[in-house]
Amino acid sequence: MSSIFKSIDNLFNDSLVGSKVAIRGWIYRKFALGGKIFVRVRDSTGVIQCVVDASRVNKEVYDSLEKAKIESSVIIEGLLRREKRAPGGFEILVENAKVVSYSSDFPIKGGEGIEFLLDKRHLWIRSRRLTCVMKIKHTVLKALKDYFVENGWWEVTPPIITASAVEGGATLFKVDYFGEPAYLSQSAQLYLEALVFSLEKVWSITTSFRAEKSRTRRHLSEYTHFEVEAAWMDMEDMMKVAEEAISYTVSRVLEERRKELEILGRDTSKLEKTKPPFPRITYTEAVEMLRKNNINIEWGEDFGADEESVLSKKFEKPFFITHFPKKIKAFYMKVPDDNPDVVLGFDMLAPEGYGEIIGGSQREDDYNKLINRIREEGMDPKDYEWYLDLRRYGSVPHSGFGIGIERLVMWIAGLDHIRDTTPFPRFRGRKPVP
Ligand code: NSS
Repeated sequence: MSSIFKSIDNLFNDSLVGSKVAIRGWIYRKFALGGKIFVRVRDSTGVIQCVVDASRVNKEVYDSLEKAKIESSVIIEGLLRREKRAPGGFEILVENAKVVSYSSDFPIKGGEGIEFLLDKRHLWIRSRRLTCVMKIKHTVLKALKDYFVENGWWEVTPPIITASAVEGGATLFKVDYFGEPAYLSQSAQLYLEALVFSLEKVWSITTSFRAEKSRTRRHLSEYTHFEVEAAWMDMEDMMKVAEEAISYTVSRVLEERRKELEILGRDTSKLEKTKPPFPRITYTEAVEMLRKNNINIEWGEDFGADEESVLSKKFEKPFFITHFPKKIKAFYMKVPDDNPDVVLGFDMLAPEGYGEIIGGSQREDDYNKLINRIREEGMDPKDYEWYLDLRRYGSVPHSGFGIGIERLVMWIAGLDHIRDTTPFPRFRGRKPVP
């Protein structure tokens, strides 16, 4: 068959009715009715019904489609017509077809449990739901890149193999680096800080690794980290960048991925509210809000998923929590002159119970204060010699943040678990297979 193949979503078009079309894809559903075979075929763009009538195709074609099981790969040619009983209102009346490869019995039939589906993840990613989520993730990444490139930020490529912790030793993955210990990166931040001295405004997309001890709905051991860092910006400046970047990203998804959001059943009216400025509350105000909601929490305690979820349900759009207690935050965050107990750190939380999607801060730019903070945290300044150099040679005020892309996608797509935001999720309690 020599044909120009069309994407399935382009076929839902009245101007093509009556013309001959050809598609390539995989059998999605199949049933026989009144001497005809109804084969629904999917490609990366959609699903269309194809009707095989024994009186209109040769026996070989009919038999091959009768024999072909779900997920067989096929090429189909036929006449496009309107059919109100077909999903989407169009179908192809098959004239010719070729089974490119006959599929064995597909192991996923519906109704299986999550562990089985994770074992078969390499096949399960063909599902419509996961396909929609992957497309939304693509658009999220594209929008963020566009935002930063258009606003004059440079993309850079930090390493993954590192010598020391950024976000605390507890979640480090150790690797054997030619016989010496090394660690998989938790964050590109320290490298981005080094790069602002030449490029001033930088961003990177890297994979970050966290050996999270527990299995939760929002923690992966490997995730996509979109990080930004800029010289001459304080915490306020950085929060403005964060709220603009997130608002822009959500608006692009609403523009370009409506269909996918609808298939996922996402209430888009909630996303429409994502416009700057985002509300800002301090950690201290957040503690008061929690206490008013009968949550017993002492000033100085970190928020867990439960606390974040309660706070996050109080807001209709993303919001910031700032000025966290120093002792629950990383060593590199700047302590303001007027309050030695807090840091100039901020988290952005998504609404609807989703919680933290961004963590950022103004960095400690003073050499002596930074070395004291490193010691206070029980770390060895020798491990951070090169990082301390950045405060020795022309230090400047600077700030940055990291977006957890899977957390952001989880909220935008309205998913109840982070695992479906990534094709091959990694988390504790499962071997990294497939
Ligand atoms: O630990 S963070 O809060 N902050 C940093 O790593 C900074 N060093 C980033 C920076 O300023 N350049 O992580 C940032 C975000 C956090 O808000 C989450 O959205 C996400 O990274 N994150 C995770 N996503 C999925 N799984 C896990 N385990 C995870 N940990 C953090």
